[in-house]
Amino acid sequence: MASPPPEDAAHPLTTYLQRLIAEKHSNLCVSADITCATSMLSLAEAVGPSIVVFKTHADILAGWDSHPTTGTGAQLAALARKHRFLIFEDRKFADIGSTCQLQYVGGLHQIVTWAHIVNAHILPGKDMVRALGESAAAWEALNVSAGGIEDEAPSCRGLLLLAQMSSAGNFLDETYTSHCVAIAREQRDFVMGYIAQRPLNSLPGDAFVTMTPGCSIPPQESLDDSEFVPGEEDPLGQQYNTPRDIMLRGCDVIIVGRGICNAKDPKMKAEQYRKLAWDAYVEKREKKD
Ligand code: UP6
Repeated sequence: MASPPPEDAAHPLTTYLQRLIAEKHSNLCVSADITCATSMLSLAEAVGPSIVVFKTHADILAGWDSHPTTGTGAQLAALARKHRFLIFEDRKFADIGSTCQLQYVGGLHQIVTWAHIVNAHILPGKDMVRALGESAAAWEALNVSAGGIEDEAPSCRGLLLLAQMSSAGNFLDETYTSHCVAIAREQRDFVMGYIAQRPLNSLPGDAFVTMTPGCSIPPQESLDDSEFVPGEEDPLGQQYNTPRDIMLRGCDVIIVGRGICNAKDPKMKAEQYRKLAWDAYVEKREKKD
């Protein structure tokens, strides 16, 4: 196995993501919260130029084709190369290490073969993070020749820890979040960052990325009536903030699901979110300088 990266080195996928953010002027992750595999691929094609990350829930998709070279995962990977975005399967692993390995590598979806990024709850303990990392390393060892072309993502896999959630009344309190941070620092060769509502980097060596769900455009700026209102909840407890608020907090990526998927024109809507987030990101950066 490769030697661990130096203490303050960002994960290679984080470095690549920061490059995509700068080059595409985008901090947008579209979450494909739709239930048909073909529609998911059409969505990725439509929003590809506007995004840096495309998030999937493979287990909600009907019609998943698991063929290794022509199936749904392979087609999505081809779109990721074409439009230059990372694929994030929002699997939220939460079982014992051995079972998580099987869920990551096997079954219908064989997630490790097409998703650059996955995420996990830390409830089962840090050995489960290590277990996923070992599966990723085994896959990487077989696929070392896949990367290396300048415009392609590094041929490694990364993990986001769910450190904070956007849903009302969730149980991820400050202590829980601090355990996530400790595990991330311990396993930084695989953990690239967090799903969180604010950045959690506090030590000089921290270079973890923050991706933030629960994002919606204020009604006065929205061209659609399908969106949820920032500051209010959806009927099932999801809570929303604006792209601007999230970016000004210092998060790296906004995650938007229904706000884009349910829009009349998802491509146009993605552009609207991209621009709002990017403008706020630039504003935040200028304030820092
Ligand atoms: N997500 C959250 N909150 C979290 C973690 N993950 O909303 O704390 C995911 C959901 C969904 C997306 O599983 O796929 O982000 C948000 O969708 P929405 O924009 O339609 O609310």
